[in-house]
Amino acid sequence: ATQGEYIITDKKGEKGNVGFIQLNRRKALNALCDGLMKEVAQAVDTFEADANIGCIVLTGGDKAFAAGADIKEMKDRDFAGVYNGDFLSFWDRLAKSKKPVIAAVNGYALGGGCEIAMMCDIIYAGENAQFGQPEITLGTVPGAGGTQRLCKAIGKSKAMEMVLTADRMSASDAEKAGLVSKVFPVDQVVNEAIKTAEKISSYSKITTAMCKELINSSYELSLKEGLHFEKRIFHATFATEDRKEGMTAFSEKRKPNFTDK
Ligand code: CO8
Repeated sequence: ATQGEYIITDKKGEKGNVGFIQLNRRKALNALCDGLMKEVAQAVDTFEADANIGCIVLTGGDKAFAAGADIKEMKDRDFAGVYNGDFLSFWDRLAKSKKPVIAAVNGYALGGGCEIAMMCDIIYAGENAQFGQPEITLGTVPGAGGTQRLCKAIGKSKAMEMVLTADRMSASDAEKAGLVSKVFPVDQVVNEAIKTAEKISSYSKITTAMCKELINSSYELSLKEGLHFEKRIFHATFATEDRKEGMTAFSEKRKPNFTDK
């Protein structure tokens, strides 16, 4: 494992093909200071450039996935500074990963913490997880997807309620609402995320990237455009070696040997 100032990175799974990022600023409940998010962005760059890595797992600690953007760091900033400097816009790096990212969330996922979980492709939660958008209590608004991705994930009424009241949502309610795909005991959520990441990593990386791009495009496109794009990408898989290998292996009753080409 490699220890940064605010995060730990590692390669996990039997084949070492899962990129692992653990937020590690325990004293501040993983408050997402500038330095921490820069390290996360660098880790995503590194894992994306590593041809062996097929999927990334992002986690925090048992008590907090992340308690939000760093309030102490933000409190004295002014409009001109945050606007001109495009404050925190580089957080997007996580959402822009071509490789799938699984968030394994224990404890608090508040404000920016909930938002970075939602930038991931799959959220697994420990039974103690709590999701919330408490920005309103600070006189600000969610700035990294809490009004957009959250609404798409759980619908208008629940998103409005969370954003306007700052009330937190439990892991089991988050699962019912569709924010989270599965809930596990606290000590198992990271391992379960790694197992799923290993499974994803066993498939062709071209195909996983295509699936991710297609599902994400459903947020942006009309159904007609989305179905058209889907059909075109489906056709495009016929230009890959891995599509041929996958279908040939099925016919020959053997396991496919994907080469990511
Ligand atoms: N920022 C800075 N420090 C924090 C934060 C935070 N978000 N959260 C916790 N800490 C610090 C505390 O100040 C405390 O430090 P110290 O020991 O030096 O006093 C330490 O972490 C432990 O916290 P608590 O003592 O408060 O622990 P509790 O168990 O009593 O409470 C809570 C835990 C409920 C999570 C509480 O800490 C809390 O309410 N935290 C703030 C949650 C919050 O409001 N988050 C939203 C922040 S705003 C935001 O995220 C906007 C995102 C916009 C992104 C835009 C991108 C483009």
